[in-house]
Amino acid sequence: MKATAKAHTNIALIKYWGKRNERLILPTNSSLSLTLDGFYTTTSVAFHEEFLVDSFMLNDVPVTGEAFNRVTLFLDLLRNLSGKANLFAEVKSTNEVPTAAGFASSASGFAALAAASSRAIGLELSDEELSRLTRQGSGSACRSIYGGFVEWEMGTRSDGLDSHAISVAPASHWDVRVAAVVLSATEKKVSSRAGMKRTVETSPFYQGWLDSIPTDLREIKAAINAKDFEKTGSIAEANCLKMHATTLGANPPFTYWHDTTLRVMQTVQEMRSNGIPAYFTIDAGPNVKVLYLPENEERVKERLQEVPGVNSVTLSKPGPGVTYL
Ligand code: 2P0
Repeated sequence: MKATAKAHTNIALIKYWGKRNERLILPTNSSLSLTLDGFYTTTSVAFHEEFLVDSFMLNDVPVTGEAFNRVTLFLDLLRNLSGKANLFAEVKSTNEVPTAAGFASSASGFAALAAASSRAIGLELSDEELSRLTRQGSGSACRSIYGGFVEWEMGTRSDGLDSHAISVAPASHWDVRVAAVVLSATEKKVSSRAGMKRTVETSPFYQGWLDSIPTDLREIKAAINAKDFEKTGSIAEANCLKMHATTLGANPPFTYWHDTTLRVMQTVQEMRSNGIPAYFTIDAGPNVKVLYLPENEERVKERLQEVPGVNSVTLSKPGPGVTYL
């Protein structure tokens, strides 16, 4: 009863920001992402009758505390689904550069864990079923089941059966690149989980955010389909700014941005004035991701590396969905 799976992280172009059900992880809005080939997690799961507890090693180091609890709670879902309540698991994960590149590892981490553990315990799940299950580990992870451009349909049901990702276009559809710009000062004061909760509960701008999502989604899907880079990039950049604006309206107010975050944003806008099409997006932290086309790779990388306060720039192409090793 053993399986190994590999899953890649994803970057949201239309952000997931808020839950309507925290236990089932049901979102208040649909979102859309690009899976990236550069950053991934490989996870092996073995269930054995002789194991008395779950264990979790990440990059050869035993994990305890909150991170371990989230893995165990997720394994409980599988034990319930498969009717094998007494089986415990040995989980071994390797993260490929996500910390250095400033990506949260929860998306690739839970996607790889869901794929490996469901197979190890003997469940045969379709991609849609796997995405629905993965969602209950971490919301953004449900998008990493698929490669390329992916939409997480929020669904309307209270049991979450219609809340899962679907493929919009495979990685081969369009070679859009992403530069992950990591800043020297990256401490994160508000987790994404806590940040979205506070925003949903207290920000008067939150309803405006929700109202704008259906148009953003419709327009970005048309732009991706037409491979219209300026349209795709400008919708993604504006959507990111709207998400971050909701945090300024929260009580107490907060922002994920640092001074260098703003400097990188301005640099990207300057690149555009100088004829290099590039657009930024930012998640629940100070680092910046920059979208660009392959022909501008050298210029984009050079310009971003020059910004004072930038620690590293890592480049990535569109990547595949979950695979089994
Ligand atoms: C996203 N983020 O769409 C958005 C944009 C951060 C900003 O998904 O509570 O780690 O595990 O469902 O998925 C980060 O939130 O949160 C996130 P949980 P998750 O990528």
